[in-house]
Amino acid sequence: MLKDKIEALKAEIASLKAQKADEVEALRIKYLSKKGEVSALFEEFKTVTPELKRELGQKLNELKSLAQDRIAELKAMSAAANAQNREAIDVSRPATSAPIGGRHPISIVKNEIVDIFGRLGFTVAEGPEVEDDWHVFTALNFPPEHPARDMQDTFFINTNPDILLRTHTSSVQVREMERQKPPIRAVFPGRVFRNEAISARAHCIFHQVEGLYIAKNVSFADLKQVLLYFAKEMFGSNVEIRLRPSYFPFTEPSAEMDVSCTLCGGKGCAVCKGSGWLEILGCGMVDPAVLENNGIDPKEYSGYAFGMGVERIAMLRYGVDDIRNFFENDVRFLQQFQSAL
Ligand code: 2NM
Repeated sequence: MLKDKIEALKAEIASLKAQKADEVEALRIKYLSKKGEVSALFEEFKTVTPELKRELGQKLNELKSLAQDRIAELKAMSAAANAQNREAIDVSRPATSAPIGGRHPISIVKNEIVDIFGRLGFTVAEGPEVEDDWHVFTALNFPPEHPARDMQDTFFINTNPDILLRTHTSSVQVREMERQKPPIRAVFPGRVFRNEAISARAHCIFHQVEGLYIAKNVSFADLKQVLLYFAKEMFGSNVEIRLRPSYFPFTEPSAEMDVSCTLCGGKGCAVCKGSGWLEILGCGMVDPAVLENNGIDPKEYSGYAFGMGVERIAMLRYGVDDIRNFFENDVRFLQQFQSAL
């Protein structure tokens, strides 16, 4: 019966709940729109007998205003809740900063090495990682049977013996000698590749900074003086250096440079294995054959060169005992090198 339907809808509308504005609007459409449930009862009212019209008409009008009141009430409650939420946002609060990346420790140390030589007038040059035999070996006086040219030591591209991943950044020095006439004074940072077993001390990819100075009357004393300055800037003014005779295909004479142990100061400890010294770089006077290979007259010019592994310097600087840490990209390791932003 219509009367029962009116009572049921009244109860239903009295207990309506909604929180968001769009939920309230959905209820308004469900009950109060032209095709809504209240309008449907008004349609049915047209069919009731005249004796009932008065009573049911009154009830229907009550139902309609109840529905309108309830929807208005829900709308007001939803608006109030919304305003309260907005007040909970403190617009004066500083924004949380988005996390930004930091420098890798190898980049930090590489930049520092380049900076130190920059203060001495060295410029910076970079070159390709994929190279040819001439720039990596032949121009640098490596004999045809030198072990570095072996598959065992060098990565070749598609087993082509002429195209390979550079094993040192000296290849960029060859390109620099092709590009400009002496005087040349530059450092050459970059990634190098060697077919080596990975261990705590060695990796098949690592970074080098090499240096080259070619001019008139360059002497070994000039080299030693520049390397002493570098060592003191890098490891502290108390550091001492020592040069030991060595051999490289591209330099004659050649030497390896040690610094007094950065940990024990030269007394002898586990890091320097009791010797008091740590090897940090190789160097020498550029072999006249290398100058000639690159169109520089060795009677007119002489030069020195040096090369160091950035990972090795970084390990000594930061007391890192396993080179693999630099390649694993564990954020907990890397974050230790970020100074406060
Ligand atoms: C080293 C050690 C000694 C070096 C020599 C040259 C060039 F191009 F002048 F021949 N470039 N780099 C050199 C010399 C590199 O690295 C351990």
